[in-house]
Amino acid sequence: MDFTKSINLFEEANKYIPGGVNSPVRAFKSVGMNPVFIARAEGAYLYDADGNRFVDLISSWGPMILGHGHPAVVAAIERALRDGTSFGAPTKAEIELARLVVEAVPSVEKVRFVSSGTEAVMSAIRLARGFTGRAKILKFEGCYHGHSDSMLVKAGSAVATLGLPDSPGVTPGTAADTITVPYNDGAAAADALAAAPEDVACIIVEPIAGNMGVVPPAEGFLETLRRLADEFGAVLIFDEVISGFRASYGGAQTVLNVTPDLTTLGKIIGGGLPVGAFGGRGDIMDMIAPVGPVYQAGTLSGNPLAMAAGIATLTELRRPGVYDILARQAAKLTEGLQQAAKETGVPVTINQAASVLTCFFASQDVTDYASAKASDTERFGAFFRGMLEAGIYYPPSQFEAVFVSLAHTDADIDSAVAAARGVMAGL
Ligand code: KE4
Repeated sequence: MDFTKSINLFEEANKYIPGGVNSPVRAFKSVGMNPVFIARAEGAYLYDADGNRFVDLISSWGPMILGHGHPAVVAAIERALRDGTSFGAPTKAEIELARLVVEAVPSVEKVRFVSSGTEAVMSAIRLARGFTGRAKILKFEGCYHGHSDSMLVKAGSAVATLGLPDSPGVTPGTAADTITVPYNDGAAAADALAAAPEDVACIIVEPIAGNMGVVPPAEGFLETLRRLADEFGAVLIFDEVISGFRASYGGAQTVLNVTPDLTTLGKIIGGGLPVGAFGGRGDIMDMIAPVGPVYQAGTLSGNPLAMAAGIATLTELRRPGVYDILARQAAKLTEGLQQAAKETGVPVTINQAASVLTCFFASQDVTDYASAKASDTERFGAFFRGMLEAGIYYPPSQFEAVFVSLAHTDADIDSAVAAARGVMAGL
């Protein structure tokens, strides 16, 4: 494939933007090549600056669950655009999206919109601290909850991808308030809470982890966290920025039957425009200004265009059978990758949950950060480069997820599997 234009754009971008990107994972650093610059997208496809077409297996890291440029979403944004782009004042659309979220996620009695998942988590953490009067946070190694200081301790996603030892700039005091234990280790969580029984404000977890690659919760893990949160008086936060409206219309908590006190959301609820949200128990949410004393604010929170895109997206996701189609296409991809690996003798472990999956280049099960990190990232890099050459835009990190969309046809999945078989044969 010819990547000339992307190479030139990358050189130009590096003059003005650190690393030439506005989010580290996009730099392709861990997969040993320059990033491709995307010119446009449509349905299941990305088109780069050189005109190459790719089957998109990232869906913008989750938001584009309907596929790119869905007519209902485009029309909704166009309609909203004509009335104005931002007012800094309340609008009817915010009520409509809030109602859709509250109706979809039973544990969410009230919700506040922000502009990113990071902002949602940062606000939920502050709220839990304000509600409990406590300082410490319990999180899980390999989970990623955005880049607010207290979350950058043994975090996943690009922090793991780039091997950054807990980011510089996070003060020792901040880091000291964040306790981390292995994901899926309920006993370690119990020990950590017992060691600081009065100090932990919240337990925050990805109910289905997506940022060390996909790692589903072990049997009883989330139920243990629910019990521990009650026992020690901590707020249980489910970070559903990935799994919200992805694992099901009601998120992971609905299919896993464990109820958090607060939930953070992002990605899909913005339909590709910047939105995050935090919500949950009314008694906790009413601690947020202007009702309560916990301050939180945002110039573009509840932005009319983003609300319109989110409403249109959730409206499409409410249609019967949508999640069966998503799960079926993801299963088809999982089975195809497993078959390709078997035929070519490449050891892989594939974790799939609903319409997200990760193909770990590992021979053992991947159930936590340590086992995910044991994957062969060199071999993954070669796999990624081969897939890109074959016209498949695969996530540029072993520690990220494939996000299937409603736009992925059987033919798209078949071509991804055929490409994988060819690439694996050469590994
Ligand atoms: P944003 O601030 O990127 O909107 O959301 C942060 C966030 C919070 N919680 C979870 C569970 C998340 O997965 C994320 C962000 N996900 C990454 C992909 N693993 C975003 C991609 C990127 O960093 O460029």
